[in-house]
Amino acid sequence: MMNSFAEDVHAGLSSDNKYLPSKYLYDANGSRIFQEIMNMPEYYLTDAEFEILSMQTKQIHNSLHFSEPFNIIELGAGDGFKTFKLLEYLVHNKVDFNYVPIDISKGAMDLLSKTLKKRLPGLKIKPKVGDYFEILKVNKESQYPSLLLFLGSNIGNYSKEKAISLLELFHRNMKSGDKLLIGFDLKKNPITIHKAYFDSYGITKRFNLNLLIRINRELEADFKIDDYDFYCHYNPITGQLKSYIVSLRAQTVNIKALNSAFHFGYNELIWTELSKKYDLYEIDQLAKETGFELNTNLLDCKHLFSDSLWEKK
Ligand code: AVJ
Repeated sequence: MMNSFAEDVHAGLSSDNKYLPSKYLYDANGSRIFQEIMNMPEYYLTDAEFEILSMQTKQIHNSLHFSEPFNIIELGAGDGFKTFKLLEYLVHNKVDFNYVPIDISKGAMDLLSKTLKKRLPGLKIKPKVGDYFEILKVNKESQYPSLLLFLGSNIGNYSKEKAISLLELFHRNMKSGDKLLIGFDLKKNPITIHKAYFDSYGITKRFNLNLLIRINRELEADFKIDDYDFYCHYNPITGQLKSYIVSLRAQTVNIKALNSAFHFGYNELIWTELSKKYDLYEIDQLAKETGFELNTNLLDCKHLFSDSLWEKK
């Protein structure tokens, strides 16, 4: 029996235009490298969203119009760093709510609960480990109103069709009056975007090549990492930033767990990630197409990023 990682690698590398799904970038090493990315000054997304979530806490709280207690459910919470200021504001103002961070990484959730229990002793935190579909089902049955958080421009990894079905899934599992705060990276000067992803330290390159290291380890493959490079391209018209691994030689790779060999041509690409950038019109359209009402777009002072507050009517 093949697991889903094996199946997805097989499908991606057998395709005419080779690809690997971006969700596999986040093994333990990949998650650590992603932390390094977030710490680069060029990766403006982290600072911009942190500014929104720390400077506009009051506006966010006031726009909810929730009865208490309510739930804050964070999908893909990770280290929860971005959300801290919002939680802190609510706790200090004696707002009655449950914080439910969800992540596939148990390590991340253990660390987050430990840190938050220490730094915000008044916080009611109920972390969940797993994929968020199960937890969303539970939300539908909750007697309390909920705010869903889907931050960090994670929506950017989804194609238009996949973004729509994900948002429709959120919508189906929300109660009337529930809200969704969703992070979008905005279209901007293309040079700024290019610098955030094609960094001169080579951190994003390491982040991508780590996927080959993971395939070597988990699927017993023999990728020679030095024979591959990283490339990314931003199209300012469509807002699509696409990342690739480049094969620097014509070469064949054996993947034991797949019982297969794959040929890579000279300069052949493996597409690894889509990071879609939006404008405010597209955000509005996306909300409408998926049945939501857009309440407000909260932007940072440089207008690099938007946390958009949507409501299920
Ligand atoms: C975590 C998906 C939002 O697309 O900007 C960062 C991942 N990839 N640098 C993004 C990422 C390369 C990131 N997201």
